[in-house]
Amino acid sequence: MASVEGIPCLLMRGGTSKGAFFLASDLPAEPDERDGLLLRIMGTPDPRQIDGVGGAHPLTSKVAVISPSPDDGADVDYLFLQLGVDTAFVTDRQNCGNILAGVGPFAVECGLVPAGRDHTEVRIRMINTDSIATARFATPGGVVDYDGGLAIDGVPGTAGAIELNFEGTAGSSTGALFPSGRVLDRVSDVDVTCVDNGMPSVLLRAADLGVTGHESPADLEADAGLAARLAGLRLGAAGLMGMGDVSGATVPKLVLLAAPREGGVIATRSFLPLRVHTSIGVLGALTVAAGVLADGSVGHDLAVLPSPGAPFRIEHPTGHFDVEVAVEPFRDGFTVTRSAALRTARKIFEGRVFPRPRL
Ligand code: NQM
Repeated sequence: MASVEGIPCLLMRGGTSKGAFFLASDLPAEPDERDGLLLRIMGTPDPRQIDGVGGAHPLTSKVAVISPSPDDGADVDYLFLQLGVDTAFVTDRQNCGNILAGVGPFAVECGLVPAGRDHTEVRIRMINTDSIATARFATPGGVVDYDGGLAIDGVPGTAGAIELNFEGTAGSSTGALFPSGRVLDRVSDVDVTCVDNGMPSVLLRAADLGVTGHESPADLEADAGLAARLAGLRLGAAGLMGMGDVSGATVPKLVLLAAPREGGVIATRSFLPLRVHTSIGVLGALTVAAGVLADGSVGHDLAVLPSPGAPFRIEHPTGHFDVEVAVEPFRDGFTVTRSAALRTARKIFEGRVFPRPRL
């Protein structure tokens, strides 16, 4: 654990994100000590993260901490930690389905899960949201094969498919799929849908905020007036979601919705919550899909809903993301019976990481 010896670490791309993967046993058990170390590894706080392995964006300032699971229903436990870039924070209040794509392969690489002869299935308990995901990926001859023919928008080239099937995502952070108890609310005279199918999110009509919802992330980030309005709406919606003070938190996310332009179901621009996602999160996409399916929600009237059995194609700034979401009537609303998506991942670097000294 001493910094002079470095700490065993795998740098992996998971979906459209990138993060440092660790075995829990290689990190301090005490959370404050662990988080301080991770900030120094990532190079936070610094907008360029020049003295660490972070990539100067929230999507590349992520950490996965993996351990064998004490839960009979899971092989491994996955704790996701989001680190700030220019601000020194580490939060476990959100999950991350993109980084999740690397967890199964990591578990095999580290010998936590034996590889199957052709494919391996890893059951992952996602600590942040106390829910389960099963990852299935190719392991020909007992070795993870990261190569393959699947292209995902936001990542150049192709790679091997990693199937992700989720259980118990509905309400996993807030206790209910529609945490306010309603499909539609109004905050500061703007319609919002508060929804949580694994990622607590606030859906908004882009047009209600004076934008089209098809702008580039850079253009949206440059709009200071929009940022100020969104910040107020987020705090108001979080109150309705029972999330308490979220001023320093990365959830709930905000998602601007617009009618699709590229043959998808709905166009999205999601806020992290300050920087704008260059694509969309996995649980974020599953949450948008569940929200938009509900009659009366923000987005339901903008969406071109898929025919039964067809994927739910979510448009985002760098293309689209097909997810599978099935819902079923439940009490006086509905619940989610299937949430699944395909991602890819890649081991980029394996070795020891050397945290910069304390400032
Ligand atoms: O929603 C970014 C990402 C994510 C989250 C974020 C994610 C998910 O794309 O499951 O993957 O919303 O902070 O890495």
